Amino acid sequence: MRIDIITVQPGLLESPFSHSILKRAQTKGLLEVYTHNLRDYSTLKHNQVDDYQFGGGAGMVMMIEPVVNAIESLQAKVQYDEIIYMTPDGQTLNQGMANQLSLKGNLLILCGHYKGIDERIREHFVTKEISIGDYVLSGGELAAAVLVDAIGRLIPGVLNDETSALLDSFQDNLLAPPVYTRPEEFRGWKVPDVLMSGDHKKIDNWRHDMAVERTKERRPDLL
Ligand code: 6GU
Repeated sequence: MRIDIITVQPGLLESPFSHSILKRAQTKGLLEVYTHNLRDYSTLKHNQVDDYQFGGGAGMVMMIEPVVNAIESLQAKVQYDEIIYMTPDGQTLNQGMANQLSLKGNLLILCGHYKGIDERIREHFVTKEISIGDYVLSGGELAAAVLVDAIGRLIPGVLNDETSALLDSFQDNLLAPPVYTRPEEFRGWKVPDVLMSGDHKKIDNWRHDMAVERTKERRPDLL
């Protein structure tokens, strides 16, 4: 999968993809991530990319021209399956959306800033609008990093048995069960006996029961 990200703050996206699983996905050749500075596509003085909004009101709006220049120059090289605009008024990201997007070939992500982007970009270019939750961030970059992480780890071949996503929280609309590691006892606090039993059928059942119980208690809306 190839992901291109258009942003006015490329520095914010420098490190999130250079660690751990996303780094491995790139090393393995399963994921390529490129960031593009919107200012490089401005034809105005001082590489201006934002302007006052028509009708008045506080806050700047990202201009249509540099954004369209950026999108079209990328489209000349890459055929995108989705052009995603990161915005707090988009569809809230969930595991199902991440699963679906992880099966795509090429994604273009546009990070919003200021008061947002000229609405005509949304009408004529954007195919999907995504938010990462009901709170406001200063820009779409951190949200884009969250989206790329959620998608990247699901790309077939990225995870191995050890890191498998199959038992993650949300994969079957259940939260994950509790987990334990050595030592078996710490300050008198013991690991549940069943996990030490070696009976895999019993362990699987226990994990499922705990997942259901945890979901009922913490996220009944998922059931
Ligand atoms: Cl995608 N962008 C911004 N600016 N704030 C957000 C968001 C996105 N998702 C949640 N809050």
